[in-house]
Amino acid sequence: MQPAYEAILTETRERVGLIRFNRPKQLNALNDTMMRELGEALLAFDADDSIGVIVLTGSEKVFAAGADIVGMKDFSFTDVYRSDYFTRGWLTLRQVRKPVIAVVTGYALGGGCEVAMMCDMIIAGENARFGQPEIKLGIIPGAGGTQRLPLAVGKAKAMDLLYTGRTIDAQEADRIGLVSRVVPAAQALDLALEVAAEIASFPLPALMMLKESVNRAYESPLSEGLLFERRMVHALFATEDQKEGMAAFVEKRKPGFRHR
Ligand code: DAK
Repeated sequence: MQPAYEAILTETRERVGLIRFNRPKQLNALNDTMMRELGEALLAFDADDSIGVIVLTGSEKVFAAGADIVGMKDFSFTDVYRSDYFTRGWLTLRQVRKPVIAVVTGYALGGGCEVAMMCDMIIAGENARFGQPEIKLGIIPGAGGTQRLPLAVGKAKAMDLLYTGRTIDAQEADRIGLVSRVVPAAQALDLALEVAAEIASFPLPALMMLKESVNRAYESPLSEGLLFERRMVHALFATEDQKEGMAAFVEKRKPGFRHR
């Protein structure tokens, strides 16, 4: 039985935890409640031993149209600075140690695009639309858009998107490396759940070390990242699943991973 939330829905499919944004009338605009609940649901799945991978999505029409403009339009500098507006829920996404896959169908704009980029990979429907339109509202991205977008697509494309606030379609997002796969919108969630189930069948400690190692590439010099990766692969030789995975290969049989 999943906890009842106001702005999101959660369910489990075997070893996959599914979270859906659920403010359809506001095109899933992100507000404090939604981000707090997203944080709670992520931490609950992260702590749940029966879950290996988390999938985050919206509806087929919209992933999230950005932060709730109605809710923030009258805030002053002091309001947002003193409350550290909106930050706590977002930081939770970075704390999650299990793989997180975003499924974007429809709009992922502003904070919606930033949430998708904070996930480990993005599977897009053909109707997906990405953009960082904050400049049109007189602000700039506030949840990593100026940092993660250039890392994902390179400076030239990122500056174009950030300066103009233009929206790109799924094909362009695929071409510039923002998303990993594009499929018809009606198939995107099912495909993501299949991919998630496959990933979740692999040893969880190795998946977690993989995620930590890749994230190092973004937060440290290459030499540090390489050292970290090497220590992680050394550490995996202490796991039962490494013994099982390699033994199964040699014995030409399917491995029976136990996630330890
Ligand atoms: N906020 C509030 N309501 C929104 C909304 C939003 N972002 N986006 C859409 N809605 C509402 C509309 O007001 C409308 O409400 P009603 O008029 O029906 O009451 C309803 O959703 C349907 O929207 P439309 O009538 O506009 O629908 P269309 O299909 O014509 O257009 C659209 C869809 C997505 C192209 C359009 O709604 C749109 O341009 N929306 C705004 C997109 C946007 O500018 N997003 C960026 C917001 S700024 C931070 C972290 C993050 C952020 C800030 C700080 N910290 C950690 C500090 C993020 C900032 C942003 O995301």
